[in-house]
Amino acid sequence: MAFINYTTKNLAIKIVYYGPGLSGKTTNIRHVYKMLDSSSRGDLICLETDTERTLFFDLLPIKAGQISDFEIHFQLMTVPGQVFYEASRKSVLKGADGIVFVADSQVPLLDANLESFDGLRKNMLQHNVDLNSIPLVFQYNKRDLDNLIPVETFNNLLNPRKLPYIESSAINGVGVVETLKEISKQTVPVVKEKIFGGKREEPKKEEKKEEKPARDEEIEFVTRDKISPIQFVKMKFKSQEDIEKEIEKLTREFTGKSKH
Ligand SMILES: Nc1nc2c(ncn2[C@@H]2O[C@H](COP(=O)(O)OP(=O)(O)OP(=O)(O)O)[C@@H](O)[C@H]2O)c(=O)[nH]1
Ligand SMILES: [Mg+2]
Repeated sequence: MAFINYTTKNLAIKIVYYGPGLSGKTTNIRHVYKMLDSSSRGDLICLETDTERTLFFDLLPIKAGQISDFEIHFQLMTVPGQVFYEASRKSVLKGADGIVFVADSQVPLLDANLESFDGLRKNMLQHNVDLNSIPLVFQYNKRDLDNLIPVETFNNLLNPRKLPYIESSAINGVGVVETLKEISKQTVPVVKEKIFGGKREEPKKEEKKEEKPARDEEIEFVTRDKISPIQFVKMKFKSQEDIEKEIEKLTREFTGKSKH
């Protein structure tokens, strides 16, 4: 469920990149980080690790326009794909507003994709969420390689509901921003409906401010011409329980900052 701060008028929408190990989830959010101007994103937060593999999560907070007079932030998070990190995946999925399923298009990895998708469904059910009820976009990644699973096969096996899908090569930045835009497009109206209903509540009398012209759903990502180098914030966690607390704290910190 999106995190809302009525005082600073900030709304954080959580988008989780899910998929099997090495499918390219972290590569996606690193590319988004590089593409965005520092004024429209926070730091890229990764767990301290000796390898490139994600152990708990990566997190990138970004700003993305307005709903009514609320600033929207997306928290892009990746899960660790390796099979033995089920508990971390479940923690990261908690409260997700939208999901990008990053599939690895290489033929030998078909089963890994299907198993991962099955795990996603089960993990969501453990949070009492039916996967069919929340925004979901498929990204068929690594299309730059040979020996690929045909898109039709992916759609038949993973995507019988004919949800949006994007063919990508995240390593080359192909399809990454399109994926983010697509999941935003799916997620924002759902969050808006959940939080504000059909019509947003009037603010309490003492909070009432001068009427501003309504700027509705201006979802935009400020991209930059020059690609910026990645600066990571690395963190260490003592235990599994620390993860959820840390995610909540980071959300509050980012959405708690007042507008400039
Ligand atoms: N050829 C090719 N390689 C890719 C692509 N996307 C990612 N990779 C590579 O695949 C490897 C794994 O990428 P990551 O982004 O770390 O994968 P991940 O899904 O975060 O993996 P886990 O954290 O273990 O779940 C890296 O060596 C990437 O450079 C792609 O589109 N094409
Ligand atoms: Mg990763």
